[in-house]
Amino acid sequence: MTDRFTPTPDDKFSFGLWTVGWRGGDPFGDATRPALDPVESVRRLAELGAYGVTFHDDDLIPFGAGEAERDAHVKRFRQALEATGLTVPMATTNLFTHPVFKDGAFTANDRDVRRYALRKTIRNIDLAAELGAGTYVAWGGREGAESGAAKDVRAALDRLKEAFDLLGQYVLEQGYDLRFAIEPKPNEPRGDILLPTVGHALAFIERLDRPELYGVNPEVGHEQMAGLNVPHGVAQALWADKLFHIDLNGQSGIKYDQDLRFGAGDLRAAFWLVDLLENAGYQGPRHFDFKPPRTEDFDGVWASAAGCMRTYLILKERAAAFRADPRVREALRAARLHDLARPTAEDGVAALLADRTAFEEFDVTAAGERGMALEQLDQLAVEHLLGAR
Ligand code: 3MF
Ligand code: MG
Ligand code: MG
Repeated sequence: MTDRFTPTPDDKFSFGLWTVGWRGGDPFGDATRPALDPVESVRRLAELGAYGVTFHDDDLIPFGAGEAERDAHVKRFRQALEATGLTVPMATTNLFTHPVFKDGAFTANDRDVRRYALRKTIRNIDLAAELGAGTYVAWGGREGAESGAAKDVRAALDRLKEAFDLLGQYVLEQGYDLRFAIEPKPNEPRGDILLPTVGHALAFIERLDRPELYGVNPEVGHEQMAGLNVPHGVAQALWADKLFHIDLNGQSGIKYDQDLRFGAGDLRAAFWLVDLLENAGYQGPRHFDFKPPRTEDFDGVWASAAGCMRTYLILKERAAAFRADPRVREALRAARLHDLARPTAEDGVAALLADRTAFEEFDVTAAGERGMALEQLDQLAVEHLLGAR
């Protein structure tokens, strides 16, 4: 079926090999699906209308593979990319699966583990650059602790800064056109993970030697696991010019990492997120980082991948209809959004102090009684989201 919600490469949808390739193993149950050949994933994703595929080093090249085996895997992958036209906009390192990373990678207490983690990352940065990736994502899934004395957080942040500064220096020295996107997550697999939210990551980036090389890769479910408002976090990243990449998926509230397909879970947050991305001029990939539930066979896997893109495009249409509706424009005016866009005291502090209407003559009672008309505005949004307008 082809209709206006059928994606094309212009929509810039991308998927991690580890998403559709997830075999369904969880802490309580074995895998329910066989391994998926990355070449097959590339082929199917291209058929579905994606433009990009992303990977951890170990998704493409089995951990511990020798040089010849490595080259063979890369060659097959590259051929599949050429045959389908799929690109590699982003790559990343697996610094969490092997037991060597059980206490972290860049912030492991053991220095030899930290040095190994840097080498593993640099090796895959070379491959990412070779395949034309513009973004290198760093998710520190094991950079954390389960107990208080286990990690000296200030020392660990020193080591994290050291790692990112060194990787940035490497990328510059090699002349790679690659920027880093740090992916925050509050917990899972560690009890607590360093840089737990977008805000923590943004503050950390400002302490790096070359902050311009680093941005964030917010993930919908990660912020929601911390009970946060994803569109607000993403808006702050955009405001700081730091939205280098984004992981779209679904999550139902504060619980284990569900990795549902995009739009599942908190559909209203998904609506506002698409509204934001489409209206704020975000140009990067719309990257899906989800796990097709272990109840599904491969038909279900491809249906869920297609569903991520379809839901995005439906929400994009719904958001555009909301913004174009004259009643919404009227409701936005009634809610005084235009007034928020005006500077508060562009006349300066002296003029503010001299302005009797700003304080001495300001009718605080009347201002306190004035309604904001936000309910009428939000009901219009719900009706657009539900297709009732
Ligand atoms: C975990 C994640 C990760 C990162 C990935 C990319 C396995 O919750 O979201 O996916 O996105 O490592 O860096
Ligand atoms: Mg995740
Ligand atoms: Mg992610």
